[in-house]
Amino acid sequence: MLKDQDRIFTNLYGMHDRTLKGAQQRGHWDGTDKLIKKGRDWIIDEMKASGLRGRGGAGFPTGLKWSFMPKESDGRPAYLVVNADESEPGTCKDREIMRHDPHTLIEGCLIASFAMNANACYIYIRGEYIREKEALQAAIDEAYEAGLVGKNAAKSGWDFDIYLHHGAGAYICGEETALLESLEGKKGMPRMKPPFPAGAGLYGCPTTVNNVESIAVVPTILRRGASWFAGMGRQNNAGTKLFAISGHVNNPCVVEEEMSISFEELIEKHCGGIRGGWDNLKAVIPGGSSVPCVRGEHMKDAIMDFDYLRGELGSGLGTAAVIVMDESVDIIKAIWRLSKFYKHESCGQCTPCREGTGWMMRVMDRLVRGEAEVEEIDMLFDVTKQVEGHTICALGDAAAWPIQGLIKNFRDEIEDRIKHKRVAVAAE
Ligand code: L3W
Ligand code: SF4
Repeated sequence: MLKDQDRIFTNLYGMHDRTLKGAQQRGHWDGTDKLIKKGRDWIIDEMKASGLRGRGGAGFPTGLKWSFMPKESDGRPAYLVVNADESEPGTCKDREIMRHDPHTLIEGCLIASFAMNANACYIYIRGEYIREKEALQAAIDEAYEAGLVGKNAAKSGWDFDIYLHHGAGAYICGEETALLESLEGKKGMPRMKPPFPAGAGLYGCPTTVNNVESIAVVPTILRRGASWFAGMGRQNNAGTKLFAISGHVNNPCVVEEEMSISFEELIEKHCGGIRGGWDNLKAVIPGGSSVPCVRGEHMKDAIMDFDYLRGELGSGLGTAAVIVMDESVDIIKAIWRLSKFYKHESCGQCTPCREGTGWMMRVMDRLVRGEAEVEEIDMLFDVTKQVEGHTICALGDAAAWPIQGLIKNFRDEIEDRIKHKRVAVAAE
C-alpha cells in the first residue's frame, strides 16, 4: 500500500493550488537546473534503473525508449511529443494530471526533452479536453513568464519551447504515428512501423512519443532516486501508478497507488467496495477497453500489474482503467458496445481492421439478441484471430481482444442466450 509521502501527484484531488506557486510549494521545479546539469547519460541511466514502464497502455520501458534517440544531432531537430489524447474508454487519469498537477508535466517535458537532445516538445491533447487544455496552457504561460521554459530554461543553459496542440476528437490519433500525422496537419492515419519514431518521427525527425503520466513522474523519480521508484511494486512492475476505477464500485475514483497492489485492496481502500458486495461482482476490464475482460471471481486476488494480469489472467494492465461490472450487467451487450466503438474508430486503411471490425460487430449484434447460431461463436473467435496481429496498428488487436475475452470467459452466457431465444421463438 502506498504511503502518503510516496505520492507523486499530491495535488491530484484538487485540494491544493495548481498554479506555479502551489506547485513550487509542493517541491516541483526545485533544482531542475541541477538535475539537467547531471547530463543526458545520467538522466537516461536513472530512468532505466527506475524500471518505469510506459503508462499509455503498452508498458514499454521508458528509459530504453529514450535511449533509441540519436546521441548526437545529425542535423535534424529532435522532438519530444507527449500523448495527451487520452481516449481509451474507461481512461481518465491523464486528465487529472493536466487539471491538477500541470507543472509536474511541464517540468518533466523539459527534463525529458533535454535528455533526448530535443529543444521542442509538443503536447497533443484530446479534442474533448477543453478545461484541461486551458489549465495546461495557463501553466505553460506561467512557466514561460517565470523563465522555467524558453531560452535558458530554468537557468539550465538549455533552450526549450513547448507547444500545446488540440486534437479534434479521433480515438485513432492516440496511436503514436497517427498522432504524428495529425500534428503535421494530415489525416490521423497510423504509419507502418518500423521505422519507429526515434528514427523517423515528426517531420521525419527523431521523435519520442510518451504518455502524460510517463513524463509527469520523471522529475520526482530523478529527485528521489531511481531506487526509490524501483523499490515499489514488484520486479519488472515498478513504482506508483494512477488507477482510474469506474463502474459498479461504491466510490469510483482516480487514485495513485503502488504498482502490484491487489485488486481487493485497491477496491476496498479507495472505492468503498463493490456495489452489493463481492458476491455481486460479475466481470472486470482491468486496463481500459482494449484488454480482455476477466470473470469477477478471478479478479479478487489479482495483482494489479503488467505481468500478473497478462501472464496469469490473459488480460493486461493497459492504461490501468479498471472497469468494474456487477451482476446487473449484460456482458454480451457491454462488449458489443465496444465492438461498435472500434468499428466506428477504425481509420479504414487496412483490410483486416476495416472489414473485420464490421464483421465482428455484425456477429456481436446477433449474439446480443440471441439470434446467432451456436457455431457462430467459434466462427467469431476465428475472425478475431484473423484480425489480431494482422493490422498496421494496435486498433485491430484492441477490437479483437475484448471479444476473445468474452468468448473465453462468458461462453456459457452466450450459449444460454441463444438457447433461451430458441425456446422463446418456439413458444410464440
Ligand atoms: C523502437 C522498437 N521503439 C516498440 C515503441 C513504440 C511505442 C512503444 C510501445 O500501444 C497499446 C495496446 C493498448 N524500437 C520498438 C519501439 N517501440 N518497439 O514502444 O509500442 P507497442 O507497439 O508495443 O504498442 P503501442 O501501439 O504504442 C498499444 C493500448 O496501447 N491502447 C490504448 C491506448 C489508449 C491510451 C489512452 O487513452 N491514454 O493510451 C490501444 O491499443 O493497451 O496494448 O512507442 O514506438 N523495436
Ligand atoms: Fe487503421 Fe485499423 Fe489499420 Fe489501425 S488497424 S491502421 S485503425 S485500419
